[in-house]
Amino acid sequence: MEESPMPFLATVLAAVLSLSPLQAPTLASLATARGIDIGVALAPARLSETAYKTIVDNEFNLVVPENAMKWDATEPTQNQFRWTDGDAVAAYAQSTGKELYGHTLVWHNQLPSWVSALDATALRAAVLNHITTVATHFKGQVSSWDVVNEAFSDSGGLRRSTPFQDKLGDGYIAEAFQAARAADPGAKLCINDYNIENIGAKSTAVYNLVRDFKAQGVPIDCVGFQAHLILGQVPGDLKANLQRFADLGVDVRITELDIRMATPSDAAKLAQQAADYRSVVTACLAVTRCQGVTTWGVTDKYSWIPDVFPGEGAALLWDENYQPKPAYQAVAEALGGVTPAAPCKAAYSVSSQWNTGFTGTVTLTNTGTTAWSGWELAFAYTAGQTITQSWNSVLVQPGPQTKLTNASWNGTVAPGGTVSLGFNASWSGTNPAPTAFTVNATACTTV
Ligand code: 9MR
Repeated sequence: MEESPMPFLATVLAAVLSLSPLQAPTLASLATARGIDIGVALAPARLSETAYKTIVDNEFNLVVPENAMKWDATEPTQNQFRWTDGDAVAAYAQSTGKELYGHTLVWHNQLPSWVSALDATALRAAVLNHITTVATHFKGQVSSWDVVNEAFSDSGGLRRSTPFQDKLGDGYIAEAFQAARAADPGAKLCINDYNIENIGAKSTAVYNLVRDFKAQGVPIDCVGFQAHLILGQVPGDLKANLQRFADLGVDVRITELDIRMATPSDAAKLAQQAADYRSVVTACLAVTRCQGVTTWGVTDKYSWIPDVFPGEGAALLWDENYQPKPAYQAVAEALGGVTPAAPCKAAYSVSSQWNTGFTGTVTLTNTGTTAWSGWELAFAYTAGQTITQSWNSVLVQPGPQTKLTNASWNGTVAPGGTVSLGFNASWSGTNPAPTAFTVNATACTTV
């Protein structure tokens, strides 16, 4: 007897129905489809935080340890190697099928003081021993290594003064690359630096080094452009710069992307940031040898920037509450993702206000082509306002990052349809309207 097609059709239907119409592809799936890596600097201790882990699990196909493979983590005392954190990152990459990028074998920061105290002969031996031991330990797991990090000074295209440069001389970089190649012939070997995204004295110094290494047969496979950028300052010649390195016969990669702004953020800055992220990803995609883009962290909650640049931050793709920012959407679009099928329009108004409280309304319009089946509205209050009571919605989170979801009866909104929700809230001092709204993490136009 012929088997009825129904069970199969039912399975397909169930699978299709389980996809929310608002569900967008992940950055990882988009990047993989384009043949590039989308990476993230990982702090393994943060994986215990569900939101953090979920994002890394789903959105990235490459991880690099933010700190766990640096010299102070791997060899804090001479010849006593410590693998706990590095192994944790490697195990996570292995168990989730992500590429593991190694960072970094030779760097003057996060360098234990015993290293800088050595004389030239002992330092040379210690550097070679460190490279050999660390690269051997992670052999077969790490696809590429930042062998030498930040070797060039910020002006004039000179070498940076470091214990390595000062005691071992110019040749230390070639020696480091040779030792890394000997220890792990399967790993690609990269030089990595910041402020080399544009064509200028610093990037040209790195360019000349790569050119000379290629001519002399010193092993080098790739150049990492960190791209710790400032809002609105993506170099116009980024693509041309990546291309001139690629033309030397090396791979290139954006290795530590973040785009910082004066905090707090606002809708205009976030829109600029989105445009900036888009240009960086687009530049990489336009250069065949660009292997991918790595962002230096997941969330604005944990970023090195506010510590080093007080008053600046908000540089990553997810905000402090793990909400995707407009830059996230821009990266997805640059990677070729379609705009989710449910853009929206949000109108916010205050109908009455008294000394401590006010009543407001948000009207959402589904300007997309697919019905919403459930919605979550998010917006930010910047002056301490807090919703105390809502109707026609469920108040999920009051306060600076307000979140409201549909009530049981108004979750479905047809294309062109609207839904209004009302609330009472407290305020003091000033009561500015929120400027940016998202529905199901997609930015709305504001009216
Ligand atoms: O993000 C890293 C931070 O947690 C460390 O405290 C800091 C120490 O120098 O290093 C940060 O990462 C740096 C990276 O390793 C190399 N390029 C610059 C990054 C930001 O400082």
